[in-house]
Amino acid sequence: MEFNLVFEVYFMIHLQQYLSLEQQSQVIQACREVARISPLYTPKMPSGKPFNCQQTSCGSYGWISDRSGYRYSEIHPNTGKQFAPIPEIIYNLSKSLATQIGELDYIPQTCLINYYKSSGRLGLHQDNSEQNLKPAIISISLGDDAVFLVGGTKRSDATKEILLKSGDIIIMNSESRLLFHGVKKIIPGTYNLLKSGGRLNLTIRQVY
Ligand code: MD3
Ligand code: FE
Repeated sequence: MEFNLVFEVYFMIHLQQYLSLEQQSQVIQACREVARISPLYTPKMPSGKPFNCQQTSCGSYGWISDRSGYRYSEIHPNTGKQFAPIPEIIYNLSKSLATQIGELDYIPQTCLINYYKSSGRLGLHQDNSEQNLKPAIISISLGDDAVFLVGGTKRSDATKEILLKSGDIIIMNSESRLLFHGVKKIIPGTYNLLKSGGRLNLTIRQVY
């Protein structure tokens, strides 16, 4: 008798310095254009406490947080209008990355843009506001370095620190999709493509 035992172990995918400087500045420019239509704002947690970063979104939906909780909305909370469309460069990059991990039918429905000043951070959390938790979340880091934390599927699980640099891509799929994670700190002055300093993080998501 003969059989094959196949173990598949899934980790988060971290592509270091995947984007060229040229691509990084094109993505930053695209974010500036999004922010003209859908401005950055400081969201509030359901408790009323403000976030330590600013956010906006583009695409058919935007992730929002307020007294009513975390959810996706078709309307920007400050403008009362639809979010700006996902810029072509961000759409194409995410489709190309999704294809490379075998998600041929990936639909980039929204891109959440987080902007961190040097004092910015993001507490440990799970991304589970999406109705469909199967499609990957694709993240693009730009600007100053950040110390990123990734843990397990329980908040109390041990975390590991990962340095995220400008042009790095993180892909959370399969098993890693629901891991707790957060941004511990920004390392100011490590990068200067963002004239005002700080760090931008984009997360491209398929919500439904
Ligand atoms: C790990 N953003 O917007 S991106 C978020 O750097 C968020 O701004 C962080 O967490 C940031 O929700 C981290 C990398 C990332 C994105 C999604 C994940 C890591 C993830 C989903 C599951 C586990
Ligand atoms: Fe997250």
